[in-house]
Amino acid sequence: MIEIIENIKKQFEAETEKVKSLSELEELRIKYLGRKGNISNAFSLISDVPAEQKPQFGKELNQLKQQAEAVYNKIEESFKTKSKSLMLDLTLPGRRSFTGSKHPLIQTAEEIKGIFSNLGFVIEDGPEIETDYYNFGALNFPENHPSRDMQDTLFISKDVVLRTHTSPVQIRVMEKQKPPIRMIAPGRVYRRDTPDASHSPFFHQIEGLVVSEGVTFADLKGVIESFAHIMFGKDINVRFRPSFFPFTEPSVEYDFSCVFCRGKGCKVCKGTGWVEISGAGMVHPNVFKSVGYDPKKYTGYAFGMGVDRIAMLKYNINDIRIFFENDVRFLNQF
Ligand code: 2NM
Repeated sequence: MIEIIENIKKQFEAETEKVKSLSELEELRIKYLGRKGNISNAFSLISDVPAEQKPQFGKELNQLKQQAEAVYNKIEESFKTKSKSLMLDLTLPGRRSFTGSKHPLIQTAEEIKGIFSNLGFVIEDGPEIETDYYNFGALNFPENHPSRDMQDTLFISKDVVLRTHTSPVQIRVMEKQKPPIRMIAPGRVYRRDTPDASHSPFFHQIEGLVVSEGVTFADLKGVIESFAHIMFGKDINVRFRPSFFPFTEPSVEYDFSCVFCRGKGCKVCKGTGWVEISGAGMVHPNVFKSVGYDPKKYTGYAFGMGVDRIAMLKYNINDIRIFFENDVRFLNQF
């Protein structure tokens, strides 16, 4: 009678090897562990077993039942974990993918470039690491003159610097090309500054240069005013104040009437009605001499503007550092 148990065991083991799905596993369960299955049937045979074998028969049959249940549970578990990883819920809503957008400084620079492009300016660029000559010497900064530390410079070596303005690009263009020149140079510039709400050790500039015969200060005023009107609106006024730069003579700083209160006076313009933009002037004859232009034949004007500053006015931002933190909560808004 004990052989009956052995046979069921062997048969069960052989069939578990072949199970390939949960439904086949269920058939196996019914066949062996179901109410009318082989193992249950074997229990009903116990009355036919000779009395002295009854305890052993019962014990072994119970063991077989427990083993079979354990094997069944193990196989079921492995099918369930496998199918879980393959489970697809086609009714779930799709996940939205993130779309990038242009950085506000890029958007502002593109807008400014577009305006000057429409005014006939060609866009030029050049290296951010410059020699002392291109950053200072060619621009009429005298050796050991205080004007040289007017801009606190980041030095790479004695004669190599991170450019403090994009003017070296103008020098390089003038060295290669004869007048007429009508260009802008956009790009990143570097200063040795401690960061605060209005200072960053790097920022973005667009400088313009026009050289030809008979170019006057009136032409400079006209271009700056056109830019102000296209960028911020026809009602914007421009004012020029005398200033000094080594590379221009005369030199000016220019302001726009406040783009927020339109000149009435507010927090942004500190009640003055004006916001400072940048500097400009007529190119100094010594600059023309260093690039081999005849200063008696040619005149020209140059101007600068800070992209970061204009972006802050455009978007009402009061801290320059936020442009460089790459915080998506800020960047998402543009
Ligand atoms: C400014 C202000 C005034 C300027 C001058 C030159 C060059 F190369 F022609 F001499 N480029 N840029 C210039 C003049 C820049 O930025 C505040």
